[in-house]
Amino acid sequence: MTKEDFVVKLSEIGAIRFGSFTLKSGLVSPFYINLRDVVSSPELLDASAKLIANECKVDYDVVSGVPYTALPIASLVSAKSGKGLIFKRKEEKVYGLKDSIVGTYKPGDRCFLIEDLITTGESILENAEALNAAGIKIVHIAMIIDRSFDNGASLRNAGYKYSSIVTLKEMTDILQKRGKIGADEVNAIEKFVAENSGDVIKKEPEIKNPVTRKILKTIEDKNTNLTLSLDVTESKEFFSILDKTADKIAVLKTHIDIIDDFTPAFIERLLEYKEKYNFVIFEDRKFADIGNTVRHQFRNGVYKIADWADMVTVHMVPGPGILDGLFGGIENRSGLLLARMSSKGNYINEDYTRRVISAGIENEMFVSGFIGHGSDEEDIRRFRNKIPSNFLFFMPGVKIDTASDGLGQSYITPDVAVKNGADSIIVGRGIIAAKDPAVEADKYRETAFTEYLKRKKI
Ligand code: S5P
Repeated sequence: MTKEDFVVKLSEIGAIRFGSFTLKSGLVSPFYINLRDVVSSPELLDASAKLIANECKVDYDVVSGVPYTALPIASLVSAKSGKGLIFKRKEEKVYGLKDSIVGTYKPGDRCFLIEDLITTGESILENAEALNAAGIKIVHIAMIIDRSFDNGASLRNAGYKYSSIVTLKEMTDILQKRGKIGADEVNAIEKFVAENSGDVIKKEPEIKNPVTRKILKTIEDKNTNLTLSLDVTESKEFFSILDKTADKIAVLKTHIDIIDDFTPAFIERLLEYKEKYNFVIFEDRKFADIGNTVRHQFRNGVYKIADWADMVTVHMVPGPGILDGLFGGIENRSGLLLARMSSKGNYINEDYTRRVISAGIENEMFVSGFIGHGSDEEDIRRFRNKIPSNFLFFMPGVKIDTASDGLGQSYITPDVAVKNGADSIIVGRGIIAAKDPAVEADKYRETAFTEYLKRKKI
């Protein structure tokens, strides 16, 4: 079947329709595409598989399809090409990342990934990431119809090669030529695409969270995006290191509950340093309970964290209610959500990461950004791409010497962290365990801030 006949047949089975359709977003669209019914037409299914197989011009070891519609198409491509089929399950198991991929494959396998249609590219990217995370390399992505308003920019920016049997424009041209639609319909579609493409292409969002703004201003004012993780257990050592490093940091991260000789005077002194050296205080408390409990843990008890910490870390395991519990009713306090962790073998999977980021985006006034890490440069970039620019990405597990600590910590170097998207690096033992913390803090500051400036210029 030719491409042209294929498109005409799609319109004949109602997979492509013209008229007036209210989309999930509330927008009224002059066309509607749903390729679901292709799977019930042996003729169209076979044609889809043949046409889509032609899109991939490079060798591959395995073929994959995005459930549900593209999966039967990928099965046919698999049967025809003699390459095995794998796919990411739609309902992700909560344990073990590897289990999210069904089928057999080897790390390093080259994969041809198939989708039926893309609009924002979000679901295909999710699939590609899951495959990448399992060590599979995507060599080509192909889809039946590319109706993306950004011409596939989301896929290209993520570094994927992709093509489609037809684009929206080619599709309307074919249907007009075959007399299936008139000039009025074509004009309405072009107008709709032109008017709405801006919604898909990311605009620079304004930063509303006051703590986020304060952090960015501090970074600019002090020429440093370094967060010092001052994980020592005695106040004398704490302030001795702070004396040497306070002018080189934008954010000071504390674990207040490890200070052996804590008294309220510790906080008074800490606030004097903050006043003098202008840094943001980040208590790495990692709250993880129900809203009511975390509210007390944040505001009451011995430490009364809400009185002095601008920012705290939050695990989103209990669900979004934790954010109301922590930050509801108070001002100038904000959370950093743990979207990924640096410890080896942690149980966070990509589905969890995505949900944490969505919860953050929906609660900008309570959330300044996310804690994240990555296995390599590409992995860090993929993580950063999920975070809108009005949220910050803090990366712990950063050290110039990346040998592990024997307790499961994994390290990334400061330049790699910032170059690939971290706004701030969190450095603990790389500085505090050094012979001269001042010299070492300077090294980290210099490297991280140079990369930060380079990235901001792009
Ligand atoms: O995933 C994480 C999240 C955090 S906040 N991994 C981490 O290591 N951290 C914290 O960053 C950790 O609790 C510690 O305070 C700091 C890293 O310390 P370092 O000595 O390994 O640099």
